Amino acid sequence: MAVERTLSIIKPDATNRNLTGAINAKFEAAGLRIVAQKRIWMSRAHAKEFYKVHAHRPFFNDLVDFMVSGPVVVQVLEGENAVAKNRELMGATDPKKAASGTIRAMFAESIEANSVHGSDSPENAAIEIAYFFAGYEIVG
Ligand code: IDP
Ligand code: MG
Repeated sequence: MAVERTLSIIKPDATNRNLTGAINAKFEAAGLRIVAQKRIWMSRAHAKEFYKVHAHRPFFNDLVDFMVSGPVVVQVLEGENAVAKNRELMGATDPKKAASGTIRAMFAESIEANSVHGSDSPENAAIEIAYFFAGYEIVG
């Protein structure tokens, strides 16, 4: 297994409920290190570009509305197998299907307002990290 980096976003439903610390405690307890982090309020254009792979899906407009409804915390997690480990800690997209103890099972409100984003492959992680962070902002 290799040391990897992955993009994590704490979504507006979670920042709104003051859950950023509780969520990040789970990442850190699992051995992932937060090597970059910022709290931002995404513009609609920024959110649409980030989620453009889903542009054809019926939920796309609602998803963009949700992602710009409040601040988010974007961050880079680093560790062994970080992409898959983060996805495992997050749980399934739909919190009703997420394994117990996962972030989405514990905190998500719905399939849309599901508290966290995580890159789904090392290739997409590199693209997503570069979308939010310059190299000098990532401090391992
Ligand atoms: P993921 O976040 O688990 O990778 P994706 O399929 O990539 O899930 O979907 C991106 C985001 O779009 C989800 O995290 C969720 O916020 C939203 N989403 C996915 N499927 C649905 C749906 O069926 N209805 C409403 N929102 C959805
Ligand atoms: Mg996804």
